[in-house]
Amino acid sequence: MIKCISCGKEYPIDEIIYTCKECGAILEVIINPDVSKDVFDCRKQTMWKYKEFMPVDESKIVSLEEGGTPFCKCDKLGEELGIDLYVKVEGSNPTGSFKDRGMSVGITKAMELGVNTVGCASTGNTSASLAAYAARAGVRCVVLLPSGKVALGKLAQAMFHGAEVLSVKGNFDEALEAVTALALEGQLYLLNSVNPFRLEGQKSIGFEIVDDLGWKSPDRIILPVGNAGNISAIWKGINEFYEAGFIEDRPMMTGIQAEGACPIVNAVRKGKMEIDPVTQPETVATAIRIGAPVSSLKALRAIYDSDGYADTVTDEEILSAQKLLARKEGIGVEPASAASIAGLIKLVEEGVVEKGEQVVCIVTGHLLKDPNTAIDACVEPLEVDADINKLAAILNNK
Ligand code: AN7
Repeated sequence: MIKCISCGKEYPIDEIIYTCKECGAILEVIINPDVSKDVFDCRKQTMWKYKEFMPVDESKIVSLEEGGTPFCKCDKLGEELGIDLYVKVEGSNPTGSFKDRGMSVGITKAMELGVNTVGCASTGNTSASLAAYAARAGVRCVVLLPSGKVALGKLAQAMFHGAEVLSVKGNFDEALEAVTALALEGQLYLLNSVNPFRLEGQKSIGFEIVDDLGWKSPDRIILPVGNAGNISAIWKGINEFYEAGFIEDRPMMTGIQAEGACPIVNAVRKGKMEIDPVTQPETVATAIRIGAPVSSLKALRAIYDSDGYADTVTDEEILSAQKLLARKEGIGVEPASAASIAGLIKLVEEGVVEKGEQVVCIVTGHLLKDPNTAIDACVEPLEVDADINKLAAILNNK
């Protein structure tokens, strides 16, 4: 069943619908599988390990074996901050971001519905992922990208997997409005995170975290927030496992936004349930350069209901955290992902995150998604002759 998150109106699971016909709010999928967690034992480490919780026909699954991503204990950084730190490395997914989890379920649903064209607007990763899964499923794929603002690795992926890529004069929010209008005309099946089936895949991040911790909830999960789908999805996953009796506690959901694109943080600071859109969002973390998050109500509920938190970080803090994680722990992530680490550092300094807390930071996309930002942060390599004496002299000078 699909259900409105505001007025509760219910819709059949196979209806193509993105917002409630009664009240206009967004929707969620309701699923209550009656299984023991023992069924997960000995299954392959992909998100389909939890297939009973995925509301699609098992025989139609379109997968690149997404999920089952590394859950790295980061003792060096953790000790420095006085916490127990784990980093969930979503850049290890097939196309290099967490979006693959959502697209696997979203494209499977598209196959069930028999649609022939799928589409999305994107700051980059959603389009890269959709293009790959659409290729695997053999359906036409149209993506709308804000012109000149998409990191090159993501643009290359969308084009290379054969999507029809349209560069929209405007920002992400405007592109999303345009593609939503196309979807409502029936021109394509929309696979932005307003489509509740996307979040059904992404909730598996929450499943994996508590499974990896031996069926325990961490104290806190920190992640970057853009269109706000992921924080909503993870909270949904956590609650499903909590309701099923698999875990006894739930984490404080902590969302981090860039200072130049922070409508959710602004709402939390005022204790409100509605956001005021940011009309000209700006940040080096182009993935989260979003001013009017579609899932803001779900995200705000996640933050309030979990006794969580939301805060901003500056571009400088993002880039410095990106480098720190790469050099101290060997984990290379794109700028948006580093917002979670930058946020953690800020919240430890402010005493919001307490000493000894067990914290999971989700790093959402791979370093090489945004190669230009990575290269710009480094000095040019020294040019040398392939001469052992000269090379040795250089090494010993350092
Ligand atoms: C690396 O690709 O919105 O809060 O169009 O790529 O669920 O939107 C990307 C979002 C965080 C924010 N980290 O997640 C898109 C897009 C990375 C991202 C986010 C995105 P949401």
